[in-house]
Amino acid sequence: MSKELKTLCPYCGVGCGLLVTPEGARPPKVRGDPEHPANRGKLCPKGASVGLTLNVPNRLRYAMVGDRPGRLQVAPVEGAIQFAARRLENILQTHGPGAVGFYLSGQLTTEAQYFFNKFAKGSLRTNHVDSNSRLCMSSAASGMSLSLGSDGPPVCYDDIELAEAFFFIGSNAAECHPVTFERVLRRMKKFGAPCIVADPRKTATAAAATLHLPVRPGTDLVLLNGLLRMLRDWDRVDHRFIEAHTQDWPELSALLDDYPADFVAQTCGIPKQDFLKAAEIIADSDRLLSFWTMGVNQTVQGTTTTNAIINLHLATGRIGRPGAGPFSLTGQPNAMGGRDAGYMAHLLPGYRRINDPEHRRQMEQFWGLRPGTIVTSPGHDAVAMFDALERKELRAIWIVGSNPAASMPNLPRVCRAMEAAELVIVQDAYYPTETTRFAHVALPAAVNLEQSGTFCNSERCVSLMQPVATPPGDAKPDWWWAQQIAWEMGFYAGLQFNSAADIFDEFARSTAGRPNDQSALSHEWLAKRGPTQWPAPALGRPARRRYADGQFHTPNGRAKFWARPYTPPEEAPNERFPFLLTTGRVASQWHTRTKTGNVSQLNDLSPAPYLQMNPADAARLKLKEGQRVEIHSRRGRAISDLRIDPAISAGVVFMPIHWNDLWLPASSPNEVTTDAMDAISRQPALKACAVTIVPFAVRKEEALEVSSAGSLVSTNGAPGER
Ligand SMILES: Nc1nc2c(c(=O)[nH]1)N[C@H]1C(S)=C(S)[C@@H](COP(=O)(O)OP(=O)(O)OC[C@H]3O[C@@H](n4cnc5c(=O)[nH]c(N)nc54)[C@H](O)[C@@H]3O)O[C@H]1N2
Ligand SMILES: Nc1nc2c(c(=O)[nH]1)N[C@H]1C(S)=C(S)[C@@H](COP(=O)(O)OP(=O)(O)OC[C@H]3O[C@@H](n4cnc5c(=O)[nH]c(N)nc54)[C@H](O)[C@@H]3O)O[C@H]1N2
Ligand code: SF4
Ligand SMILES: [Mo]
Repeated sequence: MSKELKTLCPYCGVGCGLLVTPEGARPPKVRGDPEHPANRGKLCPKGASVGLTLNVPNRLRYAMVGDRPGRLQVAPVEGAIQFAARRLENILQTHGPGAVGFYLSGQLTTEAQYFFNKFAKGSLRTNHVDSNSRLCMSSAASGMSLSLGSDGPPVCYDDIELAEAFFFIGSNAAECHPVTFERVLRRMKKFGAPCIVADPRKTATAAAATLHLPVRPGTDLVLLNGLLRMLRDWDRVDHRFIEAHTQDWPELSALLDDYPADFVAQTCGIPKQDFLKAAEIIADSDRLLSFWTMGVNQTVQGTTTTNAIINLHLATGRIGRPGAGPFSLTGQPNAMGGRDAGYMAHLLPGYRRINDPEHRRQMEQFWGLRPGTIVTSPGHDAVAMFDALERKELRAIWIVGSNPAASMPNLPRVCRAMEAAELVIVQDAYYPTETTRFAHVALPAAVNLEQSGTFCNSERCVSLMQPVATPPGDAKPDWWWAQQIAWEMGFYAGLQFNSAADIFDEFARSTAGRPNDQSALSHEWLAKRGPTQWPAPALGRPARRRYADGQFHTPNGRAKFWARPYTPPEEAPNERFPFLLTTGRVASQWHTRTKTGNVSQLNDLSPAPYLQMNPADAARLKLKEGQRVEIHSRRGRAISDLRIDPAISAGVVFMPIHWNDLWLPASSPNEVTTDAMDAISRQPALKACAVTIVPFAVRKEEALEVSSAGSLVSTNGAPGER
């Protein structure tokens, strides 16, 4: 019998290790790896069922090309490579490298992310390289960089078993980071550690908490400033730490005067006694872990709110110590690896910045490029990239491992942009997706269980995946497709890698001496010694927790307090659009469902999309449970079925993000979401936009799409239907 092989879960940033037994043509057997530090043998239902997503009818098995977008025909590997290369060359000749953009993903291996980034920024000379991390982690990344001098959380998972209290801000970890949340639950039970959850909805996370603060969307900064003010007033801040290791406390302290308890309670829409209770819990818990995710990051003040979370930890000296620290949970399995490899429009590998001449010089030297090769200004971020496509400033977009025609905000505009493109290359493992409708080239990708490579998880832990299944048809690792097309275009220098291990070696060397140093690591090293956290320098000492010595990565070594006032969300509700729509996830689905839509056990748990609304609002609008409704914003219109639920605050409605056009046209919340963004991180504010809700009315052109029974017609859900 075949033996168990070690690989990684392809889903969330917890980064669970898997032990997989190949079963030939049948789905492999999957169990949690008891030796992996992220999960110690545990798995959630998504990870446990990943074997059922490999050899499925909607896998993209062969390359496809076409002269008209979406009208694709199967092509041989060579033909597809030549087709893509000639089209790209044409655009380069006519419009220059600035007309080509890359949209990458936190679900690719570090090796693929590094290769694409080097090819684009070093060989093609375009900095228009961004990723779905822009929609996900970019506010956390810019907040950590501004406060601590470097991206990357300072903590480790083992801090959970050492913590005295937990604070979740805009995170539904019970559904989105389940294996990590289970550790938190165990600590709560065993040690009696209290847990505070700030979320406008009573999620599974909030239901398990000691204290739920149902904050109004976008008001977390007020809550956090208010909490720190209470600590200051009660003299529960760490004056010694502030003095020795930080700067700008006086400015922050002055700002805190504007956040008295009454103002906080009123602005956040929470009872004052609950606010004070939260402040007491935090004051009394020396070892506090604060987790945050999209409820913070996807707001117009995501960076500033991140700064405020870190302010709270700095002012109390709760950082770099066992059981304490600000813990940004990563969304995708390898968003950390992507940032390490510099796959954002403003970054280069090793947390280097494009607008820093010294950093450009270092990478030019490392890559063997002539000085001045790397374009000096940051490229387009995600939203700007699609804007530039619409304006025809960008002519080609190469999309790898993301489904932007479902997941970007303000879809009407994103779809216009992709229609305007001269060339859309989509590299995906599944077909069709909402995005392949716009493709001229679709390239079949091997998924992570079918290749070797590395992922880096939320606690900065790098793990090696081994291939445990054979890719179907012509599917190949993402970096392989990029390398073939680069070679076909005549770009050989610096792009001649023999394997993923080869690429990793170069990537690891590029981080030497940087804050995210992983120069000690290689595939061989990881295979021998197992998952390893960075910093893991070839010279110097590794660290489980960063900043234990109170030295930060800022120019003067001190962490910085940021004093920034609250500004109300960009789109406040008004008479015409009286509700705030927020969006997010459910436990059993993954994003646009290309994978989880295949697994009947998962579909049984959450079979269809919905709009969640408070009973008082539904009664006022005379809407009934299950009734189909339209959600209108200034940008467009979405449709869904109503779910009346006291777990959501009045005035706020919620839609899960998983069901999109392939399910039913206009079923995505992104038909209406705003592309307004955080001015610093340029992350879109996907968590709040003003909408109005009305009963559904069939329009003529849609009559055919809606079944007579009135239920949502599934084109990508019911197992076996595709
Ligand atoms: N099951 C599952 N797990 C996943 C994923 C998935 O698709 N499915 N995706 C992964 C990825 S990429 C990501 S980024 C993470 C996301 O993980 P989370 O951020 O935990 O998930 P979300 O549901 O997007 O949002 C979290 C919560 O933010 C709340 N919220 C909305 N607005 C506000 C606000 O203004 N303030 C506060 N305090 N809360 C607010 C929402 O009600 C929601 O419950 O999950 C990862 N894990
Ligand atoms: N309204 C709203 N919108 C959101 C969010 C929200 O909370 N609200 N969250 C945002 C966030 S945080 C995120 S991370 C994004 C996620 O948005 P997307 O990145 O668009 O989501 P996925 O469905 O995971 O898309 C991944 C695509 O890559 C394919 N794929 C899977 N594995 C591989 C592989 O190994 N190689 C290749 N080439 N392809 C592969 C999948 O089939 C799928 O088509 O959505 C964002 N959009
Ligand atoms: S918690 Fe995340 S990484 Fe772990 S099995 Fe579940 S989806 Fe996979
Ligand atoms: Mo994400």
